[in-house]
Amino acid sequence: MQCNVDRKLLGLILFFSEHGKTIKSGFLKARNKAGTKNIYGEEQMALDKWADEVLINGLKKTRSVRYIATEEQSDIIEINDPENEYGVVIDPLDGSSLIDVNLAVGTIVGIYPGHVLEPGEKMIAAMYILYGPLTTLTLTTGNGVHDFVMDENGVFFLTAKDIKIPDGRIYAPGALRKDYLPAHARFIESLENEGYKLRFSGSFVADMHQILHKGGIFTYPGSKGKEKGKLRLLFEANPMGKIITDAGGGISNGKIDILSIKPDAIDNITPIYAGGKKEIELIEKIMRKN
Ligand code: AFP
Repeated sequence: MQCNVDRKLLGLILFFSEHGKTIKSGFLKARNKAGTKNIYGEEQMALDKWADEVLINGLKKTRSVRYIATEEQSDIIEINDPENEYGVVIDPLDGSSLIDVNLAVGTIVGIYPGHVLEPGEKMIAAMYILYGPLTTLTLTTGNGVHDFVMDENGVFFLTAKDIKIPDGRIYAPGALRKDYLPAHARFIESLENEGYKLRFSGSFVADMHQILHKGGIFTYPGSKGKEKGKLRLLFEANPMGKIITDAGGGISNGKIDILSIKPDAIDNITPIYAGGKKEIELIEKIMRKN
């Protein structure tokens, strides 16, 4: 872990790494549906709700942040008399529809110096934990993107320092092809003509981890009837956007850098293009011409 990180911020990052271990331990317990829906109308898994409770209760206990916003809650939680002014945005269990088929899922976290209804570029740190064959933690505090792997004792070890997204030919396209809008269809056609290989699992964390290490582009575009896309600005796009940007890539809604957008509500959604700069420039060029 970098030594030049503020002690309080480091404490918060360690909080999430510790609680990631707890969440991982829950996978053996309940893989069923909770019978409730989240604020986006999506069915919640029992583990979604449990992971959300684990993180919120832990943060309330430590009083290490003032604001908590999570994908499972309809309102921002404000802690009374906190020890720090930080605000955190959390997707407790991203890709949870894949839990019952044992595919990789993850936890996404973004940390702000204060309130969370701010452009993503104000984040001071972002991280995700990927629960795959290995449990890994990918982190940026603005000084490079680093990977850690959890060992058999539950300790995270640094395995890759200052990761830079390579030039690669992978594309991870969400949404239904029959609903593609014309500019997006041209973008995908161009990637396919260039020989990009399809890799889409349904878990944003897993798909982005692959793009970070192998290059290429993840996209969940706006489509017919769903022009604003599907993924959440606060909980998915912004933290992952900071990580991929700090690794030398970028994130766009097809027109502008997503990190520059000021959210007006916690449930804002956005079309996403996240990955290499070359691919981001291509979609923005195609959309400008449209
Ligand atoms: P959950 O966190 O609700 O499981 O959502 C997963 C997700 O937001 C993201 O991880 C995937 O990339 C995307 O949805 C998959 O969406 P489709 O099921 O429409 O392909």
